[in-house]
Amino acid sequence: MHIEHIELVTVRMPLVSPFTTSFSTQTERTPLLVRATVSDHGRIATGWGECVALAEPYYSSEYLEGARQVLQRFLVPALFEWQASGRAITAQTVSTAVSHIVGHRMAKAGLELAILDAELRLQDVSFADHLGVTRDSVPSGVSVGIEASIPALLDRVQGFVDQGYARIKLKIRPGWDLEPVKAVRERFGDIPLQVDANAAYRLSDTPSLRGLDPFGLLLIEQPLAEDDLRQHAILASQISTPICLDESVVSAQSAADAIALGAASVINIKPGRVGGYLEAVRIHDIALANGIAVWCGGMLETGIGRAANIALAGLPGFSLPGDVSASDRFYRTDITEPITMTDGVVAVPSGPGIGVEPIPDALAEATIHSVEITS
Ligand code: OSB
Ligand code: MG
Repeated sequence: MHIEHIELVTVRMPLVSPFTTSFSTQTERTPLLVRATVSDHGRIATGWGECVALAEPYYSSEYLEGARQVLQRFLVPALFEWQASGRAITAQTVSTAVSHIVGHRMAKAGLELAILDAELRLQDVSFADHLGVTRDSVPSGVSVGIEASIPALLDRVQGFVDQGYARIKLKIRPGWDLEPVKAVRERFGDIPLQVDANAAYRLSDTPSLRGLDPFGLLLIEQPLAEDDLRQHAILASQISTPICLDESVVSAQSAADAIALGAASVINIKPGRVGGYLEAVRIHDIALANGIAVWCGGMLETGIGRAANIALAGLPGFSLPGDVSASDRFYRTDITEPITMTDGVVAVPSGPGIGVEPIPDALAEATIHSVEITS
């Protein structure tokens, strides 16, 4: 497989409503898409990937413009150099070809997905089939932001419950934790419910986190800071709500460390955060072998990343509903055919590659920047 050129396309998509977490309020999303044009024995294919870095480095150190620059200046040139030296270009070789560039996992993941999509399209194989996924749908959970008031939150959750989502996740932070959880339990009873703190607490907050114990939550996601693996293990011994790690797990190695330390009994797998879908599969395999449940996280993806996440979430270790909601959870207009949710599930895409591609008019409408890189 030969890479002809790579294009980096930045799109701007307004959110249907503001999304507030412990680290920011987002009103729009500016995803960075990677388009790979490849050829093989005279056949041409286009693959798409999505870099999930947010506009600002608040969730992780990566951010949109840094990701675009590292792709343009270092990652894509490294891949072209690898190719020029006669080494094979496949999705499997991308991470090795860029391994001398430290960090920048979300940027690497976007590039790897574009190559993977192109490669699978040349083979006429779906990503799900490539992974060995046999499920044709997966349960769809939804992430609910911090709201201005409890009544506003209950209205929002009511809407998602009415739509049939299989699980609700509430964003929490100090001062917005026990009350919203209590109110949602009182109104909606025994629904599958979990919370996500995005690293907003310290170990000294253990007494207030213990206050969540009576509510029977599926898990609490990333209560402490990214580097606090040992502190998460201590917290796990002090509260009964299962601890799930998100930000802390950036690789298969950190997943193995977290499991060995007892820092997590559940792992949120986000392919972007861990450097790509292939590393995500390794984390899935390690977790499954260790009896650790995993679920697929989300980064407000467009249809591109969303479709790939749904295929991944079909693997057998994904035993909890993921943040794989419908496109209309975040966007009035997606750049692909919208992902839809029916009866609490989303369908695993079955077309070649990731199974979706941008609709030219929708893409053109949303594009705010693009740059083409050739060898
Ligand atoms: O922590 O899971 C998170 C969105 C952006 C950054 C971090 C997170 C999130 C979400 C939304 O919770 C998940 C989704 O895309 O549905
Ligand atoms: Mg999270």
